[in-house]
Amino acid sequence: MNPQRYKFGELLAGFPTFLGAPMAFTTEDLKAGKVDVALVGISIGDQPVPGGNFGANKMRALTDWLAFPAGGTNNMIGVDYGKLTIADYGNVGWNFFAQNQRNVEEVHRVVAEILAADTIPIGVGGTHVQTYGFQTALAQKYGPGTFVTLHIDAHYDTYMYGFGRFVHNGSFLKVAIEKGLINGSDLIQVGLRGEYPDNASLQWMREQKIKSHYMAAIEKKGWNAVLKEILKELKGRKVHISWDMDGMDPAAAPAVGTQDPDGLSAAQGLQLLRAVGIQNEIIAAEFNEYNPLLDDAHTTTGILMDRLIRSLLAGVQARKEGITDPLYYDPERLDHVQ
Ligand SMILES: [Mn+2]
Repeated sequence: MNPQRYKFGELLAGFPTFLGAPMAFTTEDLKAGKVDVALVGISIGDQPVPGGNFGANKMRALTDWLAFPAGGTNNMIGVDYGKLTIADYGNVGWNFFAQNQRNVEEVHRVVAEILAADTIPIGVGGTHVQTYGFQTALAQKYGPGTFVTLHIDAHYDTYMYGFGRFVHNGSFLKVAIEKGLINGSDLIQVGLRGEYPDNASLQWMREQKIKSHYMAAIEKKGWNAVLKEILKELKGRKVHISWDMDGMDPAAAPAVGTQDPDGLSAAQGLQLLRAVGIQNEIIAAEFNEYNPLLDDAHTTTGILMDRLIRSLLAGVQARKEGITDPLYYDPERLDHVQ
C-alpha cells in the first residue's frame, strides 16, 4: 500500500516511510507484492544513554531532501537499487517493562513473518540486542550454523557477564554461539577497538575461532588488504549483517551512546556493504545503536545510516544484474575521456 499523494516530495507532503517506500503489514502482503526487501523498524531502547527507541521513526523523517522515494543510481557502480521492490514493514514494539528475552522474541516473530515470504528483512534502529532475535529467526529458517553473521562494531559483544539477564546488547553474540545459533567461526567482526575485550574474553573468542578484524589490523595492513581478507572469509556464504553504528568513526557517526574514536570511515562502511551485497547472498541485515537524541540538527548520523542501507541495496541489485566483482566500479564514473 502506497500512502503517498505525490510521486516526489513525500518528505514534506506525505506520510514518512523508510526510503519513501510503500507499506506492507503481513507475510501475505509481501508475497502479493513480490517484495525483495522489507525495512522493519526496531524500537528496543535499552542503551545506557536513552534514545535508541526513537531511531526507527527518525529514520523515516530525516532532515534530508534527497532520493525520496526509494531509488537512484549508485554513483560507484552505476546501479539503480530502485529496481528492487522495497516495502516499509512498520515497527517491532519494545515493551520497556519486560525482560529483554521477551523483546527479542518479538523481534524473532516479526522477522520470521518477513522470512516466510522469502523477503530480505532489514532492521532499522533499535539496540544491538535485537541481533539475537534475527539470529533465532534465521536459524529457524535456514538451520543453525548455516550462515555468517558479519558484525561491524567498536565492541566485541561477547561479554561474559549477563548482569542477571538472559541476553543484553553486549552479550548477545556469546549467547548465540553458546546456544548453537551460529558457530564461532561463522562470526566475522570488523572495527574492534577501545579498551576491550579483556584477556578472559579474548581467550574465549580465540577458542571459538571468531574471526575478529581489529582496527589494529586495519591500521597496520591497510583497509584494502583487510577488506580482501573479509571478502575471502565470506565467499560463498549466506550473510546476515549486524551493523552497530558505533563501528563507524564518531566523526562520521557521532549519534551513538557508546562512541569510540578511530573507527571505520564513511567510505569504508559504504564500500564494505556494497561489496558484500555484490559477492554474497544477503539473508538479513540490521543497522542499530543509532540514537537520534544525540544527533546534530542535520541528522548526520541518521543520513549516514540511510546511505549505508542504500549502498547495501545497490550491491544486492548489482548481484541480480550479474555483476560479480565485489570491488566493481562503473567505468563511466572512473574516467571522463570521451
Ligand atoms: Mn554492538
